[in-house]
Amino acid sequence: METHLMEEGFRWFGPGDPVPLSFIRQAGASSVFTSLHQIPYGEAWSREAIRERKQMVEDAGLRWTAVESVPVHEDIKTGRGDLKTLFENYNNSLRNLAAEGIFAVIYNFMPVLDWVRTDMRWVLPDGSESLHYDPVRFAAFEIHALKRPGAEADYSPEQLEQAAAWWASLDDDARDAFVRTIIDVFPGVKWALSLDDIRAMLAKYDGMGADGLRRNLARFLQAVIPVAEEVGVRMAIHPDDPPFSVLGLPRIVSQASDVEAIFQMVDSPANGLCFCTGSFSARADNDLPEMVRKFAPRIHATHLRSTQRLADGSFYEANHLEGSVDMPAVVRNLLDEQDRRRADGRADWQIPLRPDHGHTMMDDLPKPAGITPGYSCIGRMRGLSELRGLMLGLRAAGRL
Ligand code: DNO
Repeated sequence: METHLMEEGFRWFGPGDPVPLSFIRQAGASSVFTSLHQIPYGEAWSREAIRERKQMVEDAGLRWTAVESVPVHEDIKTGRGDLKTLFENYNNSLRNLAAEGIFAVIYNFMPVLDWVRTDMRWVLPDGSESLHYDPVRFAAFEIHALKRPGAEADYSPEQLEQAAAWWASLDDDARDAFVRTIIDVFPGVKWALSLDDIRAMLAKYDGMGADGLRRNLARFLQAVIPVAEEVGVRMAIHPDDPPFSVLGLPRIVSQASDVEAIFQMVDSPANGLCFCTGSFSARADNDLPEMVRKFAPRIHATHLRSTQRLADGSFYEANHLEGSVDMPAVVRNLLDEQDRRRADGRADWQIPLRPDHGHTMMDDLPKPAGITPGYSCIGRMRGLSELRGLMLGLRAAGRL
């Protein structure tokens, strides 16, 4: 019996990933979300480089379904520099991807840092390790390490006190390791940025505000969506992680009204969303099943993971079917969207999913440097298996 599940994917960081393609296949995935991490941000991806990577994936019995990501250069986000060349390069990457049969392209528009966590090895009661965001520790980072002017204003007196006490309890090595955790977050690359680099990057956003950042996103979309439409690429913006302001920076992809505004910037199906339940769920006012229902036609890829919000404003990555996300309702709505696409006779009805930020657990725990936090094989395999079971259960229930 045809079950018409979502396409099961796994992130793969390329040939250097400690989790090889064979493991991904054994985890039951049929596709990967990957990127050409070796190409510097802002440069065009050649057709040859894409073809070579695609071949590698296919030789392992998998498909390259979604590109995660074709990164957006900081100059595009700040609206400075040689934008014409950057847009041309981006469009050439889209053309070359489409020519190789790859049509879903994920990107983000988060200023300065990609995702942010304050602890990559937060130990859960069962002994597995999760990613954690704690505003007190983040305050310690921006106030005591980065020394961002005005950062104090974003925290309560109690948080400031706790942050100072925590920072004082760390020795120099622990402080260095903590700072690295926060600034070394760019997927698939190690840039060894310094605090001064971060300060210089932040300075470029001085006075920009959310409207200014929105204008820069609109300019990017106006430059790339026509080409995406022409070649059949579906662009999928990834939400802010976490979905609120950090480092005093504007955030414009955090809630439903943000997504609506982005869709209106260029009103085209090619201007779509990567629905990341993990990112959106870190805000209590995001109603995820409702957002999926509302944005369904423009959801081109998904990250299905969950967070658990705690009373002090912190959150950690929960097991995929636990935490704050009503995953059955989210997945139900995504399967409904697939059914609508099939009813419309669309060949591309299937929506790719990947589990995300799996816990480090079991045999992965004692591995030395080998595990990228959030990207362990076993933890993500658990997530994927649970999601597969959920989809099959929902389909079976629909037949009862
Ligand atoms: C974090 C990921 C992000 C995401 C990019 C998309 O683990 O979800 O790094 O891939 O922001 O551009």
